Amino acid sequence: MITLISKNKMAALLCSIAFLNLSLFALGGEMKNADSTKQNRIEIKDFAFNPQTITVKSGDKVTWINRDEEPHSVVSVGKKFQKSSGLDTDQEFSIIAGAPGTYEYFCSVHPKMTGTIVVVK
Ligand SMILES: [Cu+2]
Repeated sequence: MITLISKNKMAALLCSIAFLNLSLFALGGEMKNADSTKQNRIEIKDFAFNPQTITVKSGDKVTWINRDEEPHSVVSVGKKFQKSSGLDTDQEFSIIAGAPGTYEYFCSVHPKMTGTIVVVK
């Protein structure tokens, strides 16, 4: 009987340790996700916007950085947001996402380079 109780106690203890570990893992994952969405960075590399489509929240900052040796720019289709100047290598450009909606943009130097920002509430 005594052995049975202590076995049960041990099982309960192991269970709570396992649960605690799971909770910690879940918490770590959430924190990591929050950090990466806060960044909202678009890399310009090899004549492309990466990611090509990004989803951000209204009011979020969106930053482009040019990782090419060529100059690139960010110009909104329909002038929905402020356009960048020509961005040199490692130069950044930021906007604050406005009203929810889908915003297309392109590079005025290479109009075939296009990207999309989806702004949600
Ligand atoms: Cu370009």
